[in-house]
Amino acid sequence: MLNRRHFLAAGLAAAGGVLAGPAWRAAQAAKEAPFLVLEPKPATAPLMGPDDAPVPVWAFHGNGPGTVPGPVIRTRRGETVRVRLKNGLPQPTTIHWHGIRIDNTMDGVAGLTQDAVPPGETFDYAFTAPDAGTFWYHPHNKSWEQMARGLYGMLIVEEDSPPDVDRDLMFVADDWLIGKDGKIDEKSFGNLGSWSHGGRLGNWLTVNGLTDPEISVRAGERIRLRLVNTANARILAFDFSPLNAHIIAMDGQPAAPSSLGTGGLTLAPAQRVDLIIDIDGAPGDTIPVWEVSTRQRLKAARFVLSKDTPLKKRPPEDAIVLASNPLLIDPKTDGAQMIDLVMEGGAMGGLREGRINGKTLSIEELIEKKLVWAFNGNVGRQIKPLASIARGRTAVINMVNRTAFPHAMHLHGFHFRVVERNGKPVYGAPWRDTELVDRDEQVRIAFIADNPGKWLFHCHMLEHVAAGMVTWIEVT
Ligand SMILES: [Cu+2]
Repeated sequence: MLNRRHFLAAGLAAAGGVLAGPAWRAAQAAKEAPFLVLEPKPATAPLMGPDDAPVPVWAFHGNGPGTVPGPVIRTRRGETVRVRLKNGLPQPTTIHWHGIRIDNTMDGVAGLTQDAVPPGETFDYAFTAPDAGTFWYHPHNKSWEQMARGLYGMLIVEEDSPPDVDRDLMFVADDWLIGKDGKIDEKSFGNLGSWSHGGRLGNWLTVNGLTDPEISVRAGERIRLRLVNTANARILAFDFSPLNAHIIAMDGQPAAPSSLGTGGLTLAPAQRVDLIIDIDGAPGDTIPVWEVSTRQRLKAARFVLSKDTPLKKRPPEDAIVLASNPLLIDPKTDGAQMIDLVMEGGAMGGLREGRINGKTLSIEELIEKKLVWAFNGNVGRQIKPLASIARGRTAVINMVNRTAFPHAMHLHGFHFRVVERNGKPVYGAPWRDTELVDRDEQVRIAFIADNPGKWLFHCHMLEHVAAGMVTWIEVT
């Protein structure tokens, strides 16, 4: 199932300590494609470093032992990916293919597009990815626990002609909450305090499942780095200076190349960015990458330059532009269906009551149910959708954040563009599937509702979605 090119790519990256697990390749023809078996189940992972005991986690097992991140799935546009989920967990689960503009029945949302798969049972996913880019997969049932325990992996859809780089590497960042005993803090699962504030924030940063991993490179190389923030709730930020880094894609969609400069790169939970980085330095150098979202600068990872003779540097003007994914059409907002979404609740949010399927509950009753956030006064996923949109029509969702916290809003099944922020029009915004809406902000997003089905729309801070920040749209 591995062709030579991918095997080599995986080998290179593994030698650099940045690619966990085997790279998989979907077979060429759907008819013959065997299922890749993904089995989430308990495992251990060396999260804390080689001197500490491995941490009990839940991990996706593929052809080999379970790893965090899970096995990398590589495919190409139009190829069929077939995955058999075999549930080895003590609770029901599903897999969601985050960012893939997928057939609705394969979207993996428990209770909306499929039933959660009970322990010991299987579910077969088969889908073709319409877009080349950097995507990921994770459970969509009790995500706040299952992802916090380590269940996620990369899904890479290769370009027909990939950019000319020396290495294609991953940078999967996670924020773990580890107790004094060196194990995942389980007492905090479901803690109302974190559910009503900024979510379950961690105290331990890993990149590719490792602490401050070494990324082996060579002076003069140009690398592609695929970043994803898999944290439950923490907004991460990375400083790559003094290296020359350019953003070439966001959330799996090509973006006009832009220099990172010294400002760092902010990634809300679930967001991805592809960077092109030129490794300027001398053989033997170590160049740290810092996590800078808090006042405490943390070492996230480090590039270690081999002793080999430097490669000839590429000219900086040789900017790398990814070809657009052909199916995206710019949404025209004239005549679009307007959909309002007011976010309320949470700590310091002043929510007094909320509705569940038309029935009004007091805040005391809601707290009892641990439902403390609302969209348009509705807490949690309702029987009725937020909106029903005729297939092919353009929709604009006007998000107003009246809470005291930022929210990373994720729309399933579509990529959208921000067209207005705080009353001012925005032109040429990148395509995204997850957008950060800050406290007191107003953000309008537009998309063409060309994919029929029931699509979830929710905050990707996993405690927030569990505590009410979830709705859905129907495309008919
Ligand atoms: Cu949120």
